[in-house]
Amino acid sequence: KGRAGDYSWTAYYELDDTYNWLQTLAQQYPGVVTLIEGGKTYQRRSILGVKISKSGTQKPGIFIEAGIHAREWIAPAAATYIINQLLTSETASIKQLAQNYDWYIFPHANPDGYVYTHTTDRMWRKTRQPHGTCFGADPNRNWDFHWNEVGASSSACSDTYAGPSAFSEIETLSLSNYIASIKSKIQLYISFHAYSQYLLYPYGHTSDLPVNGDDYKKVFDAAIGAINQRYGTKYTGGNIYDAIYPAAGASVDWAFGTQDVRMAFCYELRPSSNSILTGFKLPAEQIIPASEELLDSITAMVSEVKN
Ligand code: ING
Ligand code: ZN
Repeated sequence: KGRAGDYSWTAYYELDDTYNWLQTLAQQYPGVVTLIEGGKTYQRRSILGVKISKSGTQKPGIFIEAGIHAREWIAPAAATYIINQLLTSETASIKQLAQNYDWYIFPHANPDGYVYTHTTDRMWRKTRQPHGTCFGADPNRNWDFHWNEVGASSSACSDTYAGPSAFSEIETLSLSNYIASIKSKIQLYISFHAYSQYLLYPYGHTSDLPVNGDDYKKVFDAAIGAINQRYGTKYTGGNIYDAIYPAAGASVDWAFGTQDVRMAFCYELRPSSNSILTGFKLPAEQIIPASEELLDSITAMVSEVKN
């Protein structure tokens, strides 16, 4: 663990290790991997991602955002696993995914928070900008779509603090600006969280289903069916408001509600909701199986979205 050269998926990495690894990929795969920056954080770190594009011509884009919540360590680990598979897999279905789509992947949407979970508080969730005497807003309640209407807090010390205003956090503001700059290219938006083994889709602010709710249901069924195949892992879910809880101002709702992406989904990864023993501390031995079944699911999702 530590250097880009021996990067793997048997341990959780620090921010700098993953950023170094992303940088070596750009050197190793020139013309295929491009470093992209979704802006800077409050503490002036870079929100670093990669665009993976296997040919010069523009293809439909798939956007993956992980690590928006700092303590959900499996999310960035799964995102880097997928980056690696798209670049190195010999499996036909994965090669096709890499060939037929442009991928925009940000493993760490909340770098300051992630660093804080390594240095100070493993259970930190939010950003790190001070708000009065407390720190951080919930970056998954801070997006400018039905902001702070329901399922968010107005007290700065809460873990679900919506922030003083929509996009008060530079992380969500700058990442949203980046997304807006490529929105016409993005077909599918996927957000990785943990934990509970849910697959979720809009909306969080209302129990009304999106206009394409029937399409969402079909893609949802294909995706949770596929995730079950390899290891029998059971995912449930549905629309955010009814399947877990009301929650306004989330990234998937903003992407779907304002950016004309065809669909937006959120995976709540392993462990299951009754596994409070491990919870956010999913054992590192599970990074690979959790990511394998996730990529199976995304493969099914992508082919169903196309239909
Ligand atoms: N859960 C998500 C949260 O932000 C969620 C659930 C997903 C809400 C998508 C809204 C939209 O609360 C965790 N564990 O963070
Ligand atoms: Zn989360």
